[in-house]
Amino acid sequence: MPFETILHNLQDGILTLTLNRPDKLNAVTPLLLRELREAFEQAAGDRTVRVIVLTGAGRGFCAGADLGAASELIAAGGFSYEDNLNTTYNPLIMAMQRVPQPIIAAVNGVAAGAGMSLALACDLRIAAESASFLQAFVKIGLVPDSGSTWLLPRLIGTARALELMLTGRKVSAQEAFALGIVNQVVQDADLANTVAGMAQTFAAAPTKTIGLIKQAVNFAMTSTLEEVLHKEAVLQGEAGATADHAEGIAAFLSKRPPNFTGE
Ligand code: T3D
Repeated sequence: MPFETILHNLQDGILTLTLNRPDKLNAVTPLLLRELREAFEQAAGDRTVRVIVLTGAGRGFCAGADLGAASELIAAGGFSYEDNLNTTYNPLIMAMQRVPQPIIAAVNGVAAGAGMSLALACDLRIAAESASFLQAFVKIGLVPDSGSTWLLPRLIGTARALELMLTGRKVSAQEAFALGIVNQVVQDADLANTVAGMAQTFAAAPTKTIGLIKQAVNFAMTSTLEEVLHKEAVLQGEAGATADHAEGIAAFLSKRPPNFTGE
């Protein structure tokens, strides 16, 4: 699969997508956004993919919109931020939201602007000690986008999210952990192994059920308790019909580890 701006590696059920513009701290261009969206959409329909890892090449995770490319588009005339977001960033965030497999962000360095939004759109975040997070938008006179205004307050509460958005200040990995933005912080040298360990666990997990859990939680974000109870019942019906559920029960009763196939 020939991508120009991302690396795509599928091995043993683990799909690793690496943003690959290290000279620009993996700042995103329209092409990168398109390629990443395509990779997530393909993964969503690929039963051999059991888990997705998103990371960055070099010392950055993602520095958000490529401001050089953006200023060229603006200078050329006819550029509209609204149209650009609606046709490039937003479909990517929705593709990430829809993907049934778990997405782990391996945050290897700075995640700024839409780069932080990308990390937030993943299901779990493991950060290297030297990683940092900033809602950089305000520093260039823009509002947070790519889902940050939806995702960040839900993770850390409105007051704390607003403080980060209004100041654009840089948050260290340790502070991000204390705030609840990241699930774990590890030494830089341990990031790859820690993420690989978690990815291997997911690659051997009941993948369909994980997709249903993600659906349930996303649905619950905007629903009433009564609606959620109904949704849980429907999804449990689906989970209960999977081969992995039968395997889980059989393994428990025969006191052996389960062999989940993702079916
Ligand atoms: O439609 C739309 O496009 C709207 C969508 C907007 C979404 C957004 O993401 S808006 C926010 C855009 N991002 C930013 O404003 C962040 C800009 N970058 C920075 O503030 C800093 O670079 C960092 C805090 C991220 C990292 O600082 P530092 O000191 O570690 O690195 P650096 O020296 O600033 O950057 C290293 C190189 O990457 C440098 O290039 P050079 O001088 O070595 O050739 C720098 O210019 C380049 N770089 C970093 N960020 C960007 C970038 N180049 C283009 N665009 C960037 N966003």
